Amino acid sequence: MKRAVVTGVTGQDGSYLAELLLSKGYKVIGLKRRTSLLCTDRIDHLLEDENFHLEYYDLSDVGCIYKIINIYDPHEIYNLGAQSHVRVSFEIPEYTVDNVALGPLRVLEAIRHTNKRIKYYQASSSEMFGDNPDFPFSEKSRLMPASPYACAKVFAHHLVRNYRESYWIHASSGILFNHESPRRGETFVTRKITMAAARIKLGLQDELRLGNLEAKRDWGHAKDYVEAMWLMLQEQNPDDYVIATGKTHSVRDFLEEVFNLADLDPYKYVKIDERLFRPHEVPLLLGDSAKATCHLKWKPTYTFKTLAEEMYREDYKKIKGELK
Ligand code: NAP
Ligand code: F7E
Repeated sequence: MKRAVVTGVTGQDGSYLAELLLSKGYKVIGLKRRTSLLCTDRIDHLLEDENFHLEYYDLSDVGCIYKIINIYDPHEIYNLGAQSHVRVSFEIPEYTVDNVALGPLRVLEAIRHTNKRIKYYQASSSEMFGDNPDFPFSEKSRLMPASPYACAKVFAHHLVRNYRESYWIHASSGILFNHESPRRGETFVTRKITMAAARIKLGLQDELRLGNLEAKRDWGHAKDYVEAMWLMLQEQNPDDYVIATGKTHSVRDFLEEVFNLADLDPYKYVKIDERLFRPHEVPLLLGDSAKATCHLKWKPTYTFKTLAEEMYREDYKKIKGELK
């Protein structure tokens, strides 16, 4: 039976990836950091599965990474754990850089010194392209990071290639563009909008504060994107792959799409709040995932519209259910 370790298993991607790996017959060792509240909502449905094991860890604790490798002898490690909020990274840069940049270094060092046959997946990000004006972005595009989060992801991205070439470790980076779902964290803009629309529709909220509505993103669905992570580690050779839909939309487009589904006029409720702007914005992200389509045979199944619709409908159903 194949064994896979997933750091950040309580997060959006961690939960979908754990589900995917269990469905493929893996034993999954999900790593969770200690929090004062449990915060296992996204994986509660997996806890009874005999092939799912939950362990505590922290990306700043080198010893626990060695311990997990020694106990479970994994075939694959998916490193998804991170302080993943771009704006927050301007507020807590040192903490962000420690887990986003040095976390991967610690895991790769543990692989190097224990078992170099373990395959490694690194959660790289389209934020690494920053304010590069030459879109669409491919694996060859110039990295121009525009936040502490993105600078740290660039470090980890280069490190993965370095460990691949220096030590022959099967380490791959997925340069994933924004991906969302009903499990998206509530402070990311898409989920903030779908939750607000549902709450306004149900009479629970009368205002939505947002920052820059003109920023454009290439938004896909997390379920599609975790499939790409797995495909990368099944390849004979490790490599870097852009994972994106190839379509870009503004925050304003997403807002209008969702409020239209709710039959509401967004501009009756939206207030622009300067505090939600970033010191340095990434104006436009658009990915070219031709390499992933060719090598991995990967393609997204969700569109901008079906993603927005699923997120809004799920939030509406959940919030209405809680009201009852
Ligand atoms: P997420 O929902 O924010 O989940 C992040 C996970 O990391 C959570 O399990 C979180 O634990 C854990 N974590 C946070 N700080 C940690 C620390 N200091 N040490 C160990 N674990 C920590 O993020 P996601 O959307 O699933 O993204 C997964 C990965 O892909 C991240 O590395 C992110 O940077 C990267 N990425 C995401 C996107 C995207 O659009 N979603 C795109 C490109 C790359 P708690 O549950 O306790 O908070
Ligand atoms: O912002 C604008 C904001 O926080 C998207 C992470 O998963 O994807 C994510 O990073 C855009 C930005 O995602 C609000 O200025 C306007 O231009 O949803 P977001 P992000 O920063 O693109 C990348 C690929 C990752 O790797 C990250 O881990 O929306 N925006 N008003 C707002 N953003 C937020 N959060 N809140 C607002 O009120």
